Amino acid sequence: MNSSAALTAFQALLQPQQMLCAPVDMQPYLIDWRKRFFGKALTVLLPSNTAELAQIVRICAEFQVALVPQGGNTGLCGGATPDQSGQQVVVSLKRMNQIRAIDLINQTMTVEAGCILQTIQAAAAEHNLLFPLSLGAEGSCCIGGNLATNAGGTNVLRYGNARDLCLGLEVVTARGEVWNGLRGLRKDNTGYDLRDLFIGSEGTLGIISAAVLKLYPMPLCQWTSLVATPSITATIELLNLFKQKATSLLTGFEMMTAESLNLIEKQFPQMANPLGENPPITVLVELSDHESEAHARNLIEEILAEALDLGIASNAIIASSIAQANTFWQMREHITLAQAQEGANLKHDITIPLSALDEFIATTDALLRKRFPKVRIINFGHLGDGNLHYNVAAPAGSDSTIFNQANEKIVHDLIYEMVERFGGSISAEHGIGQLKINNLRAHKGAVAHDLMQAIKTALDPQNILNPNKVLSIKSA
Ligand code: FAD
Ligand code: 2HG
Ligand code: ZN
Repeated sequence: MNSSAALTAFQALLQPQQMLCAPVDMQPYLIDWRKRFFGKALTVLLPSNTAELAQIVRICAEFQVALVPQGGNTGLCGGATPDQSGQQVVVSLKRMNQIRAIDLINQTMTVEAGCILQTIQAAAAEHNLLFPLSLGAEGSCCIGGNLATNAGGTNVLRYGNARDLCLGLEVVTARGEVWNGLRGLRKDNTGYDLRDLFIGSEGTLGIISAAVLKLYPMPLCQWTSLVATPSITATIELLNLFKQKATSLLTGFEMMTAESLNLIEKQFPQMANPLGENPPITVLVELSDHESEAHARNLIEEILAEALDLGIASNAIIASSIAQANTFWQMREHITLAQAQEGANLKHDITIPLSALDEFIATTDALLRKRFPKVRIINFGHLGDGNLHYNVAAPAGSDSTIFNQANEKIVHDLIYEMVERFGGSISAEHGIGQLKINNLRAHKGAVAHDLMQAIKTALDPQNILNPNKVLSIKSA
């Protein structure tokens, strides 16, 4: 490694404002959103186009300097935070934020990696088109980060995750070459799927510099409802009722336990549950319709009436305006923030087959409560996808830092053991990063893990792309 030669080469390539070296300037890039991971860096670089980015990677390859790609820095697994060595370079894609093209006939948009997700949604909406990826961090996360983590969010039920919404990529490889795969094709069976390899690889195989995204017709209207249910079993029955009756009109089905919403009430009293006292489960259901307001309204009313009759719902309200629907979503999307304000928690972003979800929660809750009486289980998530955010927090009144330090491994191991037993995944949508790196081999099995290591070594033989994220590979 020759860091001073690399610094000299970066200086020659970039404008001073594209190269941050002062600790105060670098600081925001060196800590993750949860304040769980802290790093140091040689420098933070902000390329403004693909050619500059490729040149940066070539310099890193020549001088064997590791680099950490970063988008909006909203990731929840520490994937965008450099290590403690002070020898890694953070490459922020923030300045590469151009929308290169919108193809109205093909219904695609070509964007640079640093485009903010909300900007992309708004650009599509200007043409009465929808880019469906939607998540709480959409005001600051970047599409490159979304694709690198294969982000999920609240529309997966209908439109799929980031992978399903991407048709093509431009990627800078570990050698600093540019792979131009920016084709807007819905069918393309030409050998191995490189696009899908880079998506979800968390910056360890290549740096995404641009993407072709899929757009959809904008729905004519949306109806949003909050529904009280007595149990997880009832909630799953409600989901199946909506799937059966509303079919593709069902675009959101989010679950929030009473404990999650008690936290909202405490941290954001203005966002308290309009259903009144928090029921065991509150579900946010959204239907999107292309036919008419009345069609969707009648349908949601009909389904809710049947759910109340069947006893799988005990109460429900339908938002009477877009503003009220937004307050329902705000309540849902503020749970992460409410938890952060309450103190550090132990996150588990898991999926379980819907058929096993009820038993998983009952068994895991009981085991946790036996081991840690009064522990707080903040369980919410994208139930339509079987995706729970099964977050664990120290008992009320106790010090969360001390609790987490002493018990983090015990809690993770207990929950992940149950995830395995019930056929689930230890990462539904947030990725592996550094947070789950030590759990991956046991979860995937030796064969899959060895194949992943072989792919990493083939694509990045010097191990300069985001080392020690996802996989631990000994640097050459
Ligand atoms: P970063 O945090 O900057 O980076 C994430 C990873 O991608 C890192 O490993 C980084 O090295 C890599 N990376 C970034 N850019 C590139 C690139 N151009 N090329 C290659 N690698 C790159 N996630 C969900 O899936 N669903 C949710 O519902 C959701 N809700 C959230 C709500 C809140 C309040 C917060 C704070 C986070 C939420 N997240 C959610 C997590 C996070 O927003 C997503 O993981 C998002 O996709 C990260 O995008 P980013 O631009 O912030 O990436
Ligand atoms: C969400 O669905 C995000 O709100 C964050 O994925 C989940 O805070 C979490 O654990
Ligand atoms: Zn989520």
